Amino acid sequence: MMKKKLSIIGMPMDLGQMRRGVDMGPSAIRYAGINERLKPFFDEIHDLGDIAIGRPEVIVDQESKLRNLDLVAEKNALLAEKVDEAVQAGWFPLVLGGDHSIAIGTIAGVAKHYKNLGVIWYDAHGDLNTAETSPSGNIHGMPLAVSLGIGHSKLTEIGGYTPKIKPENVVIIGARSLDEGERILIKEKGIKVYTMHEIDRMGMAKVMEETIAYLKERTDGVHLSLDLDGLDPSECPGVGTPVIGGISFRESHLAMEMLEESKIITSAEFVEVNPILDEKNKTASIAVGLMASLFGEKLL
Ligand code: 5AB
Ligand code: MN
Ligand code: MN
Ligand code: MN
Repeated sequence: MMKKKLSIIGMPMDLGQMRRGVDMGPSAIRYAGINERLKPFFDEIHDLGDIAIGRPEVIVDQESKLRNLDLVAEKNALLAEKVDEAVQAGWFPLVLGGDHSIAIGTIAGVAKHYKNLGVIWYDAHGDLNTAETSPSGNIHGMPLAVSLGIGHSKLTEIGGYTPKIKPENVVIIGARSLDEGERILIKEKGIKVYTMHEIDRMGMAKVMEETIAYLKERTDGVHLSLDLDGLDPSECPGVGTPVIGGISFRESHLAMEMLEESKIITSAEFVEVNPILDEKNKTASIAVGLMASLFGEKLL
C-alpha cells in the first residue's frame, strides 16, 4: 500500500486583512498539538515550518484598492510552489493560516495536479469579491473569486495558469454573510451553496451527503478550505470576522468524519485562526480537533 504522508506548511499571512494576530495562527495550531493528534493516521509527517512573510507596514494599493496586493501575490506564489512540490512528491498538503488570502496560493499549487479539482469552501463568507465589489479592499474576501479566474491578474495568474477551478466544482458551506456582488456572482456562475438556512433545515448529515455525492461525480480531487469563522463565534471566538448564527463544533465534527469516510479530500487548509482574539487557544484547539476527525480519529 502507498505510504500515507502528511506535509504541514505554515502560512503566517496577515496582509489580506487589517487585524493583526492572524499571523500567529500557525503557531497556535501547532501549540494545540497537531503533531501528536495526527500522528496515528500517517506513516510520516513533515512539518515544513512557515513561509517567511515579514512584517511590512500596511500599504493600500491606490490604483486597484487591493490592500497589500503585491505582497499578497508574492507570498502566495511562494506558498503555491511549496504546495506544488508536496503534491508532486506524494504528500498530502495541509496548510495552516494565516488569513484566507492564502487559499490563492494553496489552490494554485494543488489545482495543476487535477483535471477537475473540487473545492469545499467552509466559511461564513463567500470570499467571492473583486476590487470592484469589495466593501473593504481586503484580499481575504476574494480568494474564491481569484481561484475561479476572477480578479486582479497579479492574483489570478499565480502559478502561471488561470482559472484554477470551475464554478460547478465548488461547494460553499456555512454562508451567512454575503455581499451584493458575491450574490450576483453565485447566481451567475451557478455555484452550489449551503447557507445556514439549508444546514438548519436539512441537517448537516444531509448537506454533507449531498456535497460528497455531488463532488464525487464530477471531480478527481477535492480541496477543503476551512475558515474557522464558518463555525459559530461562541465556540470559535479567535477569528477576525465573526458572524453569529454559525455552524456548531458538533456539526463540523460530523462533517469532517463524513469527509474522512468518503475519502474524497486530497488537500486541506485551516485558516483565519487569530490567537489574540481567542480564549485560551480554543479556536486553534477546535481546528486541530477537526483535522483529527478529517484524517481518521474516531470516538470509539
Ligand atoms: B474571510 C467581507 N465580505 O470582503 C469583505 O474571513 C468580509 O476570509 C470578508 O471569509 C471575510 O471584506 C473574509 C465583508
Ligand atoms: Mn474566508
Ligand atoms: Mn470567513
Ligand atoms: Mn475571517
